[in-house]
Amino acid sequence: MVISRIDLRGSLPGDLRDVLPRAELDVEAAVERVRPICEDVRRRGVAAVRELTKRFDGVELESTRVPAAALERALAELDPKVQAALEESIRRARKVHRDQRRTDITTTVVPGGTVTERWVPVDRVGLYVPGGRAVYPSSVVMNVVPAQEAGVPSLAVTSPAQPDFGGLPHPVILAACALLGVEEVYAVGGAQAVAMFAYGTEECAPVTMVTGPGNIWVAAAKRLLKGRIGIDSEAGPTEIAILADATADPVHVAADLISQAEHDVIAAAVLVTDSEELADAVEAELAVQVAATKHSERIAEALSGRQSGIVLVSDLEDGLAVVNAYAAEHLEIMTADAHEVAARVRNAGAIFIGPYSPVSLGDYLAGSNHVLPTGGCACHSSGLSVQTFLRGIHVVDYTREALAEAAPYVCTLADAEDLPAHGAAIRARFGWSIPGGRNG
Ligand code: HSO
Ligand code: ZN
Repeated sequence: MVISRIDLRGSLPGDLRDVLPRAELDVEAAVERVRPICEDVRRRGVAAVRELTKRFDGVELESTRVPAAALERALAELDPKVQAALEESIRRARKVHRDQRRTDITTTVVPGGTVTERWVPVDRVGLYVPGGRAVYPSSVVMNVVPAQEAGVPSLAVTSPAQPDFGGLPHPVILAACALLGVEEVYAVGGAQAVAMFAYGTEECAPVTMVTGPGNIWVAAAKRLLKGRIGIDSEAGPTEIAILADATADPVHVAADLISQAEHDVIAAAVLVTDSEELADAVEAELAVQVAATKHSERIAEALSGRQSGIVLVSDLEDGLAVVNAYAAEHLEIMTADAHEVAARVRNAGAIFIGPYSPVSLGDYLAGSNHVLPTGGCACHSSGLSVQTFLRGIHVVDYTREALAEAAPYVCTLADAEDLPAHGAAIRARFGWSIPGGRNG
């Protein structure tokens, strides 16, 4: 088991991001590859989607839409234990996301002049759920629940057709859709799925927004079609960073690093610590635990990749500077005063405090969302939430008197910008004369 060490004890470099481990994912190059695919779907609709599904997934689709009977069957055949766990996951996620709902706020700016911020959900959302090696029914929950709680009236889910499951998406994904009451499901994956949602086909009405994680082709299609559709953040490979001091349990730290490295050979696991003893103990523990776990090869590759590593810092102050610069998708704080340290974190997709809040809890059952910004995007973006699916519309409502009071200022600013027709639109309402205004 190899994991690289970056020793930042002493002074920290000016731009920390240059020295911190991080995968480089060339989404821009992938955009050029997916452009013809999206164009094909735009021009030829469902015929193109079917052909692309045959080419990329090896499935000949009769219909891109999953029949209702298949959803019912998947639910009927779902392992009762998995069903109970999914139901608990949904219940907790609903509780958190319901509290995220916004109420309209009316501000009286001046007597007779109000601005209301009205929160309106987008009309129709397409949710992408990965397939292939990464079959995550939990991601169905994390995408659907916030959209439902936001009040999105029309919701469709798509997930790649799987040759091993009769050309349908994975049955547990279908069962999760059924549990959540989602009836519109498609067996389409990759860039063609995003294009199907964006442009619509004979079998799928176009959507206003596409969310959900996916591979690089999905990310590239979302980037390409952004503008035509709204998107959430581009989800890259999973990342975990742990800020830990000498009080942390190396067994927990190693287990948590491994848990996210399990996702992908390009997943990132980073430990930031001021304790060399902890770093040594974690490294020893990684060797033991990686050897014993099911996906040890994939995990060993992820941990030894340039995107992972152990970063040694002089103290927790520097540790905080490092994790803030890194802006991890998931950040665990395993220090003596974890709450106090966590309160000083500014950049992270989600923060997990103390020994009993591991990332795996957040992946499934904390109630928090697991669709989170990756690749450092946590310094400007948030994870999926009810807010993702809402637009705040300002509703302006002024009386004649309130407009008259504002008019001289509007006309002055309009003149200052050499846009006299703006002022004229106000003056037209007052017989073209604004008492006290420059244009009066
Ligand atoms: N850790 C992943 C989410 C996930 N984990 C799904 C297990 N299943 C990205 O946040
Ligand atoms: Zn995970």
